[in-house]
Amino acid sequence: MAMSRQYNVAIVGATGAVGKEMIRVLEERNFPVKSLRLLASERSEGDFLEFQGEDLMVQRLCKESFQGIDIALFSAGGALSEEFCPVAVEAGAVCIDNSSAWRMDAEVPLVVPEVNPEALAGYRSKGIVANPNCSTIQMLVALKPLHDEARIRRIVVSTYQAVSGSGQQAIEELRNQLGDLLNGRPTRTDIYPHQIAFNCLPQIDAFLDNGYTKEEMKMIRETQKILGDESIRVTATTVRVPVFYGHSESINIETESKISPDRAREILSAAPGVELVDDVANGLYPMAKDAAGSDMCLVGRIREDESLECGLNLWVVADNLRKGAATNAVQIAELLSQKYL
Ligand code: 25A
Ligand code: L14
Repeated sequence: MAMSRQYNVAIVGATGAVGKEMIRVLEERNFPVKSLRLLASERSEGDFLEFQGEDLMVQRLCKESFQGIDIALFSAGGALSEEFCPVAVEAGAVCIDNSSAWRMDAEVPLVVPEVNPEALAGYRSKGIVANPNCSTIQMLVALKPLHDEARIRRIVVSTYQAVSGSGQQAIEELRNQLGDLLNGRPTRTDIYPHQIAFNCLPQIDAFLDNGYTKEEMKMIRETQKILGDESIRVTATTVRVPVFYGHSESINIETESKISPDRAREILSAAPGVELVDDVANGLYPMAKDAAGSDMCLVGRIREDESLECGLNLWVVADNLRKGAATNAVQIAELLSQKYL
């Protein structure tokens, strides 16, 4: 009997919010790991993180970190990915990158396994696969089956994004602000442009010349690349809310042919990666607290947009650290191992 292949895997940013989730997801999904190398900055060098019951020591990222590595998962920010993905590829690894560094590179596939698995073949050109933005991933898992049925022409999306999207330090900032303010103490703001506790910020990442934020423009450009259609019109407003885990999205679509809410529910109840939670008579709809810890995109509040000939409204919620980042990356690794490596 042939032994199935096992892989030497590295995680860059292993001590971060996404990196820690990657360790858990590799474990839970039984990815065929031969060895796991945990890489981070000198701040975490020598710390231990558990994988499959073993304590693994965190190493400091350097040029030599990728010797013998088959698959490198990156989640330590764009600047590091830009510098170190080529180093890892040179050492023989395939990179799956969570940052925005490579997403819009024409030679780098941008992949959501439920949506455009065929694009993965393009990884050979640079040895890099990009993981889309968390808000884009969950939106497209929900919309692709509807697009296949009725062809989406325009998307209007508003997001309600958790602080974990901006990393471990942002999680601590919300926790500290809540504690301070509930105890009547003054608080401080370091990570976000304004207080996030008991507040909503219509700003995620920096503003651009057109008045949109980078996060909003990522949702637009990434959607067009993943669906392979630059003619799809997308507009987005991305908002940070004082939630720890789970991004929520209000999505309006205009389609070419009409699609009833019942037909949309029928399609989505069979769609990969989607869990239909849509029973308003019983008060059921997707909520961040229920998505947290899950790998599914929860979809509900499906109803006709009565202001359009062919339009629908939906509410989509997913765990941004899991399907929005770590789970999607590990699913890409699974596809690579099954089809290409
Ligand atoms: O640059 P970007 O693209 O804007 O990304 C900003 C941040 O977003 C998170 C991630 O934060 C990133 O730093 N992120 C990236 N992709 C994401 C995605 N798809 C994402 N979040 C959601 N979805 P993070 O803090 O959770 O993770 C950072 C990880 O990167 C490692 N790292 C940083 N610099 C590094 C490095 N690794 C190697 N070399 C470097 N030069 C980082 O490791 C972590 O794993 P660490 O050892 O530095 O982190 C240990 C703890 O230290 C805290 N920390 C982080 N930065 C600072 C810090 N403490 C003090 N000062 C700092 N400047 C972290 O909170 C972590 O707990
Ligand atoms: O581009 O702060 O993947 O919530 C994802 C998390 C951008 C920032 C990305 C956040 C990042 C975003």
